[in-house]
Amino acid sequence: MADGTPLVGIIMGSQSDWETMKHAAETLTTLGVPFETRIVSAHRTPQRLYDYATSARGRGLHCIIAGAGGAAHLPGMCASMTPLPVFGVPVESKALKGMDSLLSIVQMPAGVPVGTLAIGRAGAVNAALIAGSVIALHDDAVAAALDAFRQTQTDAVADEPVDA
Ligand code: RP5
Repeated sequence: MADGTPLVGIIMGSQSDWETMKHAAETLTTLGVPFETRIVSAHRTPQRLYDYATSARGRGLHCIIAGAGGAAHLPGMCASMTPLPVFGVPVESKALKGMDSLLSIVQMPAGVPVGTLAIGRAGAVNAALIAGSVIALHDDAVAAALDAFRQTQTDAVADEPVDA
C-alpha cells in the first residue's frame, strides 16, 4: 500500500513543459499514486539528470515519466542511467508541433527502451495511466482506482450523438 513515499517520478526539461506534464500529475492524483515532480534538463542541468536517474531506484521510485520538447534527449538519457521503466512524453513544440519531440524520444536503439506516448496532453495522461498500471500490480487500491477510472470513462459515453 502507498504510504505517501513517491512511487513515480515526473520529470520535465523545462518549466514550460509543466502545462503538458501537469496532466500526468493530475491523473496520478486521481489514481491515488504518490509522485514527485522535478525540472531536470538533459542539456541545461546534466548533473541533476545524472543524480536523479542514478538515485531513482534506490529512493523507491517504481517508474519515471519524462516529458521534453524539441531535441528531447531527456527520456532516453534518463533510461540509460536507470533500470526503472521510463515513459516518454513528447511535448508539443512551437516550431514543429512536437514531431521533433516525438521522433527524438521514440527512436531509441534496441537495448535502451523508452515507452513513448502520444504528443501532448494525451501522452501525459496515458503515461500516468501506464505508470498506475505498474503500481497496480502490487497495490489493490490503485488497481481499484484504475478500474473506477475506466468505468467513469465508459459511463460518460452517450449512446447517441446530439447537436452541440
Ligand atoms: C526542452 O526545450 C524542454 O523540454 C522544452 O520542451 C523545450 C523548450 O524549453 P524552454 O526554452 O521553454 O525552457 O529542453
